[in-house]
Amino acid sequence: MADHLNTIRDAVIGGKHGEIKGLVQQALDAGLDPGAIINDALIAAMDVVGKDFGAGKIFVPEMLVSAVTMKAGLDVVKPRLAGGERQSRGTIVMATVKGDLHDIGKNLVSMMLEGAGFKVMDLGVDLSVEKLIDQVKSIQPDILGLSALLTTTMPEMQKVIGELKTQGLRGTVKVLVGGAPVDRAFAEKIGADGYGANAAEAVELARRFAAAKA
Ligand code: B12
Repeated sequence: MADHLNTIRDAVIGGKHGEIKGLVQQALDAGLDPGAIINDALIAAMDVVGKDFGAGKIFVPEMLVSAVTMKAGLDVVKPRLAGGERQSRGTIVMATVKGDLHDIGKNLVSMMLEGAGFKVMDLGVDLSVEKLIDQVKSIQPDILGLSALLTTTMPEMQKVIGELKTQGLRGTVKVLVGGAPVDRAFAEKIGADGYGANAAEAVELARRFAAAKA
């Protein structure tokens, strides 16, 4: 049993995306608990990947391949999960702000957050303030993650936070911001709850928010 889990974990860390589905299927066929496969192999692997990235031992391409591998494994296990078996750490809505079509970093952050056990609803790119507020109202996420890669679209983040305030929603959701031109000083200036320089920091912050809420 531990062998299957270790093999899956190593495959995710090593980015073996061509093998992962077969390995996960073998583990399921051998009777392993789907929850254990997710928590003790897939998520455990992404914890290692996140730490290695944070420590500068691996870089974006390696992390992307591991995240894609993790996602492929997750897709095999998901249908086998009875409702609620995988305890979510919280719901996160992710989006790239209006006028901005860059989504590679956001997708990476989304995958890492999913790998860390959060329910992630990725709304895509070019999301207007109005659409985002509508989605916050209907999904009621714990965290709203906003990405911007252009200096010209960064101000959209401030508009979203302003509108959350205007509509009395600011206290209901933590706002996490990121993207290459964004930094901690900007995040503080616009009143965001957190800034993550990369996917590993995003996971770290989301975990901290979830722990504070629990
Ligand atoms: C790929 C790319 C594109 C692709 C995007 C494809 C896609 N599907 O995303 C295409 C070709 C479409 C593109 C278009 C444009 N681009 Co472009 N693009 C890039 C490039 C080369 C890489 C971006 C990237 O994917 N990085 C890799 C990812 C993994 O890193 P990341 O996005 O920073 O994300 C990490 C962190 O920032 C963080 N993060 C990201 N989001 C979030 C969110 C949260 C909540 C958190 C916590 C963390 C977080 O975690 C991620 C993982 O570590 C950058 C240059 C660069 N080196 O950044 C230029 C760049 C961003 N682009 C630029 C420009 C100017 C444009 C265009 C205007 C070009 C043009 N004249 O048409 C258009 C704009 C289109 C639009 N409206 O958005 C400029 C921006 C300059 C500026 N100061 O604003 C850059 C910096 C290039 C440059 N040096 O001039 N681009």
